[in-house]
Amino acid sequence: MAQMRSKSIAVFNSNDIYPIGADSTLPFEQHRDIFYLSGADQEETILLLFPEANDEKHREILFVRETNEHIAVWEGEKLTKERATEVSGIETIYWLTDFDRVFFDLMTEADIIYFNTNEHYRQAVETQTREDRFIQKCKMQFPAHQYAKSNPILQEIRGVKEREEIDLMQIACNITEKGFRRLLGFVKPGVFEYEIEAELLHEFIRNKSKGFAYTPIIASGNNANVLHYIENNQECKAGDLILMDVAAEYANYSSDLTRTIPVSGKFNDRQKEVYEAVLRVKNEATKMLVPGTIWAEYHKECGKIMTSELLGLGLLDMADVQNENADWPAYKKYFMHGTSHHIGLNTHDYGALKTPMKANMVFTVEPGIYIPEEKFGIRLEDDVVIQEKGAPFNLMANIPIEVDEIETLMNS
Ligand SMILES: [Mn+2]
Repeated sequence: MAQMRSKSIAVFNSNDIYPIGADSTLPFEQHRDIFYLSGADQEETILLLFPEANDEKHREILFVRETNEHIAVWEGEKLTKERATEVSGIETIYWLTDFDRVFFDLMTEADIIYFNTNEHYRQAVETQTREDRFIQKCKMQFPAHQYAKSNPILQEIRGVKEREEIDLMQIACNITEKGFRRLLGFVKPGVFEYEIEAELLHEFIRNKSKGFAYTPIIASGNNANVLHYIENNQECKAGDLILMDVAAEYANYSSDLTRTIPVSGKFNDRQKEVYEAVLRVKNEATKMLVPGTIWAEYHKECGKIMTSELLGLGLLDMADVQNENADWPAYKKYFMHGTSHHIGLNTHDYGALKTPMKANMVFTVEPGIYIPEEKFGIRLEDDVVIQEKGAPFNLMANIPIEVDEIETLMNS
């Protein structure tokens, strides 16, 4: 609200509940912006902010679905007005049926309406969201108002995590750790990728996670070279590696882990050589995640480190590097994705990327080397918190990553 312009209103809508067909729907996932701002994890909720409203009680309003005993019996408890205030800290709670009337009245006091468009650098939304419908309706009804964007403010504040958020992300990482340790004792030749997925989900849910923070990738052998392999339906064969990009959510916060382990409990020499190279890139990249670093430049540096490792592994030669295309450097043949993204309420979270990194931003670090001609790929990924001074704090420091430790745990 401190960053909003004078005489302006901002409105934040919930996500729709997406239909499957007949009477079935996908499980509800709250839009992360309204959740971040209000804590309200319920469909159809609307948050309205109007810092200069004439009536002080209209400076923050939460609109929630009207609940009654009938709804409580069929759908379970919905937010009452009292509970909505407890959850959000907002004193003024109205039923959703009052929205049009209250909003019209407040718009007559305002000159500017902030719309919450999605400006994430990877967004590719094809469906019309509740927010889109609100914007369309609002533009028809209030053509003489000015429009402004909430997203730049949210990207900036959501990118820098509060202590409470980091604590929740640590819990998500700790649940992920339990899942990973569980499967180290489970994996052996002949298990199917989906059985590993099931072990993880079991461990996550019994630790009060809702489940996976994102669609899990359990990719044995050459499947690891398909970056978004999510079929998870193949048998894990002796001698192969399994790349697992899988992690728990907790309280709507994501963790994001990747580990690559040997099906038979022991890396062969070549696998180990490549694994150690990926781990060195990860460790070097992590050291660069400090206040002041620019994300794009960081990626260039990571590319240089990776290039020297790929030369060492004999995957590139000097001619490849000397003749490389600056827009698609030689290393991208074996490492074609980014090294780090913001993580938080979204796995690929909002957060400033073009300005210098700040303390309490949380990033993944996830280099990989993918070698289809050798039928394996290796990625290693942890989540780290940028500190005011010194190296970032690794939220996944307790999750085994060294070759010796993984082999020992798999064989004990
Ligand atoms: Mn990631």
